[in-house]
Amino acid sequence: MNEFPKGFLWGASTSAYQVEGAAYEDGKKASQQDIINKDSFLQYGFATADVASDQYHHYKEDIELMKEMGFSTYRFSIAWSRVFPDGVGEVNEKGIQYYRNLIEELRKNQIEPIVTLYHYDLPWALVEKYGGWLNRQVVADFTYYASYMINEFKDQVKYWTTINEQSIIVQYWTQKCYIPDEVLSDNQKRYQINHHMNLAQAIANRLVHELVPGGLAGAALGYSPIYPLTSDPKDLMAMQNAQALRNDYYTDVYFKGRYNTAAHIYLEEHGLAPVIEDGDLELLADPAASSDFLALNNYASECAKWCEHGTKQIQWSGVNRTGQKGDISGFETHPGFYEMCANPKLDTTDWDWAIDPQGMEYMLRDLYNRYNKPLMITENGLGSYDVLTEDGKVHDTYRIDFLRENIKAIKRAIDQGVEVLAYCPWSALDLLSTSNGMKKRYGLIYVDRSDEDPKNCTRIRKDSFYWYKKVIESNGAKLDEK
Ligand code: BGP
Repeated sequence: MNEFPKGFLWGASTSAYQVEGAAYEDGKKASQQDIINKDSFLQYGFATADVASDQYHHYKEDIELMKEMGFSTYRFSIAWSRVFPDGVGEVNEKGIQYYRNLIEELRKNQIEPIVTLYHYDLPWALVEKYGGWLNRQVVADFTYYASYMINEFKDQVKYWTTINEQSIIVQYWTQKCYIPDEVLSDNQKRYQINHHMNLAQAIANRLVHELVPGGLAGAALGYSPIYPLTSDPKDLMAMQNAQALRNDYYTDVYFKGRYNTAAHIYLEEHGLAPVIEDGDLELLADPAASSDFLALNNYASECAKWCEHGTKQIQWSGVNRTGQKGDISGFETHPGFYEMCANPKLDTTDWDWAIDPQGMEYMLRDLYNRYNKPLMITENGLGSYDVLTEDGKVHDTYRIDFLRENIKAIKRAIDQGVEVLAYCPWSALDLLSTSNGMKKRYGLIYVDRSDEDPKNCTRIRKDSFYWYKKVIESNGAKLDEK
């Protein structure tokens, strides 16, 4: 009775630079993440992406473990700089062969690949050549890369996610893109990058529709539902404004083929709107370039309150680098529009992310009501300090609790008629966090390494591994068995 719909895809997620390692092996050249992470190693002592979880050398073992858990899908990304080390030009035969092997191994094990074309790791060569995503040339180069990949795997890959987390790239651009010092104060460029990504994802959608028989495409968006702090109507307006700028600004492009009006007006008034060239809006509005589904990366919910005119403007929310609750470095404040704040009703992780499984149901129902398109969860998880016991176990009951409540919330949304295709928590195995190194872990499989020492990256099944196996075996019916 409590089972998920037949054919529901169960799996988990990773991304290339966070899991693969082999950053300079077999012809791969640097991506911007190899450079950014070298810097966070020097600044904060977080691991580099050089070895990460070494999936490049462990992929068969990893897929065996996925099989053991009963995965019917695996969501991962392709490192553009492994396939085209210089971004464009000649393909790196060994690089493309790695993905052929990976996809073949998945298929052999009846695991459906969900492939992300771009997950933060632009080839460094394109940053050096013209500034990467800051320059419109990147759209043409992305098209070159995407059409090669889609064509190569058109018979093996049905689900394509185009670009990972545009909204998060706008918010935290220096962690997700290499931004030179002289550009740092020019916030319009964040939205210019986003506009280039909108064009790129539209073209990728179109390519999937042209090239892949039965292929489906959509972006993977970092999405947090937003609540008003109180029932004061002003807080409700603040919530609506925050929703427009932080969420609808992206989803309207994917499904309505145009920018959200309220958000766009706000950006124009503040000199932040992107430069749009002739033909751009037509491309976004082309039905063939529209998304078939939305892939959601949901970790938390957010909270907004009214912000009086005259308050000091803070454009962007901060980040918690220490892993000690309360160390978040600030909240975004837009006078006369909204201000983000902590939700007093919710507990947080050690990195100040609100823990809110109920928000998962709210998000799914809200998005389905508004766009009526299938949804899939491509990320959802709890970042925590895991402890490897002396007898080689990881008792991550907190993670099991988090995932269980989220799965229940998804089921409630499905029972209300929402079409959900897949659940892929973050992450299949421990990997390099985008902002907090190796200490903040998410995996179902423990990877034995630290920030300082990659050791052998030995794989160890966590308690959540055995629990998730039972969940999958019962197609979501048995959530309480350990
Ligand atoms: C999403 C990213 C992932 C991932 C995750 C957790 O934003 O798509 O790449 O890392 O968040 O974030 P973090 O690693 O910063 O804890």
